[in-house]
Amino acid sequence: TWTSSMRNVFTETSDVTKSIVNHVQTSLARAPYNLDDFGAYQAAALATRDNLIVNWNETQIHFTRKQPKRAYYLSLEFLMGRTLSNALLNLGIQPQTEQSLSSLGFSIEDVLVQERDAALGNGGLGRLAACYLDSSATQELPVWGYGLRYKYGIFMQLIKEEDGSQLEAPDPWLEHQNPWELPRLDVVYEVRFYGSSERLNDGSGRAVWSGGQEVLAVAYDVMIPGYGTRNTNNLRLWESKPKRGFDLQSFNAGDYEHAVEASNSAAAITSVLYPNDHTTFGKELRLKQQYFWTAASLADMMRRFKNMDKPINEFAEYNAIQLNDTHPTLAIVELMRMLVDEEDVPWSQAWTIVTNTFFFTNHTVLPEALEKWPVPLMQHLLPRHLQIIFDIVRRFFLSVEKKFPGDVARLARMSLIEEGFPQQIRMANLAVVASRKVNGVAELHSELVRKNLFPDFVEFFGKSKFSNVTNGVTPRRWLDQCNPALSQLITDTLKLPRDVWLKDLYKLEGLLQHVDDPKLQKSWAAVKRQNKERLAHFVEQMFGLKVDASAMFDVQIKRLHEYKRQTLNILGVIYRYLLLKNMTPEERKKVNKKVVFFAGKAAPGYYVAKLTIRLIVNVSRVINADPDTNQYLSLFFLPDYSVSLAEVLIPAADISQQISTAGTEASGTSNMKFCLSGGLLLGTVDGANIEIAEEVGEDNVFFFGHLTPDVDKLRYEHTYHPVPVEQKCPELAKVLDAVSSNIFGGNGVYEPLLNTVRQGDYYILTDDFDSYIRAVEMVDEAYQDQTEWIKKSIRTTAKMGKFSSDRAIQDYAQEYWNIESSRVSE
Ligand code: DL6
Repeated sequence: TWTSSMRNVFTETSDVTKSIVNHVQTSLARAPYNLDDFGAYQAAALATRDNLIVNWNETQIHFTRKQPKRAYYLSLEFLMGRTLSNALLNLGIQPQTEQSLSSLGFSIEDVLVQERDAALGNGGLGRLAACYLDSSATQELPVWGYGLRYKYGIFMQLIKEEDGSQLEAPDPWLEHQNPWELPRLDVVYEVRFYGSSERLNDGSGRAVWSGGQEVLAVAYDVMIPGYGTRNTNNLRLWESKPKRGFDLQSFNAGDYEHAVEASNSAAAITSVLYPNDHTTFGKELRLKQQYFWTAASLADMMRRFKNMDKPINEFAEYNAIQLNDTHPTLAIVELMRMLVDEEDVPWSQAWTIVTNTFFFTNHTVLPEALEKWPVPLMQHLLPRHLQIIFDIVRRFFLSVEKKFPGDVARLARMSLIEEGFPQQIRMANLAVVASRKVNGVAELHSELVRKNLFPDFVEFFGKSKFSNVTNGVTPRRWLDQCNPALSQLITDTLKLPRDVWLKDLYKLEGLLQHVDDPKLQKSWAAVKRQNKERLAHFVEQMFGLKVDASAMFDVQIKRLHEYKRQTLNILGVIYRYLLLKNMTPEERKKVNKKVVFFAGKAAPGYYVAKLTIRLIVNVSRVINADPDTNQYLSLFFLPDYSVSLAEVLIPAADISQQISTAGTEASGTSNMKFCLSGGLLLGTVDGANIEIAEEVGEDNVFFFGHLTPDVDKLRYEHTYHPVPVEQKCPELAKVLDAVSSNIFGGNGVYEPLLNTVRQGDYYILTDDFDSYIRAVEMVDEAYQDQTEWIKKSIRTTAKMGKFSSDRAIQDYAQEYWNIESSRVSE
C-alpha cells in the first residue's frame, strides 16, 4: 500500500518509539520514566513532525524545480483544530504510533486529547479553509494558504454558574510551544502604514509612498500533509513585529512608556482574532490586520515569482489568488501598487495582470457582513491605496458609462464608493470588479449572489463570470478520524481499502447495495450506539448527569445567530416540555425519548445571541431537573464549542438541525459532516441542504418551512400588516408566554429576545413554527421504526460523495485556477 512506499523518516514501531524517547530526553529535556500524558503528546508530536518536515521540504523543492502555476488561498481564518491525529493518519503511521505509545505505557486516546485546538477562526469560513488545505495537499496541488498567526484565537466560552450566560476568556493557545509550526525568521517583509503618498506626475501613474510606521511580518510555516501522498503543502502565517525593538532616545530620556509604544503597537496587529462572523465594525486594527497580511503575502509571492525569472506580465500565468470573502480584498490594490509603483508596469497592463490573478468567493448574503471601510480611515492608514482605489473607480465608471450611458442610478449602485458621511469603500464591489471569477458556496447561494447581491455586475460583465462551487468537507477528519468505527465498517462493507474510498468519496455509493442487509443494519446501529455512549460519557463527566444513550440524539452546533434560528429550536424544546408536563405518566411512556444538544459561541457584542444561550442553559437546568419528564426529554448546552468538540458530537447524532431562515445560510458545512456520519437532516430548504436532499432523496431528509421566494413577502407583511402571534400561531404564543411567565427564571430578562419574534419577526419564526413542529413529529415517528431509520442513515452516508472537499478543490483547480496536480516522488 501507499504507506509502505512512503519514505517517512520512520515507519516501524520500534523507530517511532526510539524517536519519541529521543525527543523526551533531548527536545523536552525530561526523563522517560517520569512522563505525563502531556509530555507524551509533546514527544509524539515532535516525532511525527520529523516526518512532516522531510516531506514538506521535498514538496517545496519539487515545486520550486517544476515551476508550475500555483494557487494561493488567502484567508483571515484557518480553523485547524488538532493536528497530531490528522498528521498520523495522513502519514500512515497511526497504528505504529499507537503501539509505540502503548509500549511506553500511554493510551493514544489520552495522548491525543492533550493537544490544544488551533482555533484561528470563527466558524464555517475558517473551517472550510482548513478542509481545503487538506484536500489541496491530498490532491497534490501546488496550493499554499496565507493567514495570520494570532496570539489569541477565538475566545474561550465559559457559562456563568449564577445566571447561565456566556462569559469570554482569552485563548492563549501558544502558551506551550506549538510543535506544528516552523518559525522562518529569515522570511521577513517590511509593511508600511500611514505616511503620505506623492504622485510623480510624470504620466506614469506612479507614486511614492513614504513615512509613517513600518513593521515587520515574520513567517511561520505550518505543514499540511496530504493523505496517502508525500505531498505536504504550506500554510504561511504572519506574525507582526516591531522594526526596532524600542526607541532608544526615549528610553535614555527615562520615558519608558513612549520607548515601547511603537513596539507594542506593532505586536498588537496579530495579537487577536476578531470574534465576529457576519458583521463588520470598521475598526482601524482590523484594517491594519488585513493590509499587513495581504502585503506580506503578496511580497512573498512576488519574491517566489521573481526567482523564476519570468517577465512580470506573465505573473497571472503562474499565480492564482483566491480571496476567501472580502477580507483580503486589499491584496488587489496592493498588487496594483507593487506593479505600478515598484515594477514600473503601465496601469492598463497592471490591471490586466490583476484581473487575471484574483478570484473571489462570497460566503454570505447578509448585508451586515458586506465589508465597507470609511474613506477617511483608508486615507489615514493607506494613503497610496486610496489613490489607487479612486483610480480604479474612475476607470470603471468610464466603462460603465460607455455601456449604459446616462444611467446615473446604476453608476451609484455599482460604485466602489458609497456616498455618505463619511464615504465608504465597498470591498465586495472592488473584489467583483477586479476578479476573474466570483462564486457562491452552494447552488442557491450562488443564485442569490447573482440575483440579489450583484445583479448589475452580472449584466455588465456577463453571466459566465459568476458561478458556483458548492462547499465540501474533508472525509479524513470528518469521517475516518472522528468516527473510526464507521470508517472500519464502511471499509469492510465496500471491500475496498480505506485509502481508496477516502480519496474517492463517490465510492460510498457502494453501500447502497447493502442497505437491506440486516447484518450491516445491525452493525451500523451498533456503531451509532457506541458513538452515542462516548458522547453520553463525555456529558456525564461534564455535568454529572446520566444521559440515556438509547434516546434519540438531536444536535444543533454552530455559531449563535438569529438567522440560524437556535431560538426556533429552543422554543420547540419548550413546546415539547410543556406537552410532556401535561401528559399522564402512561401517555409519556409512548413518547419518543430525546436528548437535545446545543453548542456554539456568540459574538461578544451580540446581545440577542447571548440571550439565546442564556435561555438554552436555563431551560436545560429546569428540564433536566424535572423528575416528571427528564426520562423523556433532556437538554444540554455544551460550552466552548470547538473543532474537537464537534468531532465527538457529530458521530453521535441521530439527527442534526439545519434550520436557518430560507435564503440566509450560504451553504453550511456541518450539515455535510452529520450526513457523512449517518445523522439525518432536519432542515429548511436552504444552502447546501437542498443539494444534500437532491443527492440522498427527499424521503431521507425532513424538510419544513417557507421557501426563499416567500421570505421577502412575509417580512413585508410583518412590517405593514402585522398579525399578533396569539392569532397567527397560538402554539408559539403559549411557548413565549411560558418563558415570560418566568418558569425558566430570568425575571423578564428574555423579553428582548422574545420580542424579536413577537415584533417584526425578521427571521420568520412565527411563519415557520407550525411546520417545524410537524417536521419534529415526523422525525419522532420515523425514529420509532428503527430498521427504516437505519436504512435512511446508510443511504445518507452513501450519497455524500459530492460533499468531499476533494471535489470542491478540484472544481477550483480546474474551473478557476487552472493548476495541475504533481506528485512528489516516493
Ligand atoms: O462557506 C463556508 C461558510 C458557509 O458554509 C456558511 O453557510 C456561511 O455562513 C459562512 N460564512 C461566514 C461569513 N463570514 N464572513 N464574512 O462565515 O461560510
